Amino acid sequence: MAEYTLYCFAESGNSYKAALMLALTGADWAPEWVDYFGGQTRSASFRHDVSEIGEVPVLNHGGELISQSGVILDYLAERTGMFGARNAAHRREIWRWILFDNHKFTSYFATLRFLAGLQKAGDPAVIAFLRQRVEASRAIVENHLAGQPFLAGDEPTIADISAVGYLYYPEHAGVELDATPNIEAWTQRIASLPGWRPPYELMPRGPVAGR
Ligand SMILES: N[C@@H](CCC(=O)N[C@@H](CS)C(=O)NCC(=O)O)C(=O)O
Repeated sequence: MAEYTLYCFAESGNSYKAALMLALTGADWAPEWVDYFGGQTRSASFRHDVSEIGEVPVLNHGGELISQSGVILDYLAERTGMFGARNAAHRREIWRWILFDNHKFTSYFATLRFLAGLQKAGDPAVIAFLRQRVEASRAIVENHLAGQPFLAGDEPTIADISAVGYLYYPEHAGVELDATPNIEAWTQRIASLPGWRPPYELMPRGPVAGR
């Protein structure tokens, strides 16, 4: 049995953040597929046995269940000594970007991708609302990356692993966004780290109607 088990599904960019960290740190881990599209995260048993919040990713390490991707990343950074903070100020800088990512950079994009890229549906006014917020949060990251290679400085950290989580999915095709060359170059820098693999190679994909 692997040391870590990650409750996840491949389409979940939030799960990918944890899976990517496990891959980049060379951890001994195995995915446990969660049937999100079949309603498993909303089931009473998942909420009782895995996470009362009803979301993936959830990391099982020796029976301890850890949820929220940022907390999982922080836990793994602490355990492995990789992609974490050098000092207290660096830690604050890392957390500033993880929180911005969770609130805006990931969440607006994930919702837009779900509607436009995966469900291929959605009220045009809702799509326009989300697109405007996606562009605004991407512009902030694009400007920040003009001055440095990674979000919290010269080296990759869990802030990058968090924020990059949704940027390697082919479903982008449904969502036309402004050109962001600094974000592009940053995703390439992360993709060239030893151990990097794309989401659909790290996590299982279940049956989805229409695919
Ligand atoms: N802030 C959370 C977000 C997790 C999240 O939104 N997970 C989605 C999949 S990407 C989920 O499990 N949703 C379950 C549901 O809405 O029922 C994290 O970073 O872990």
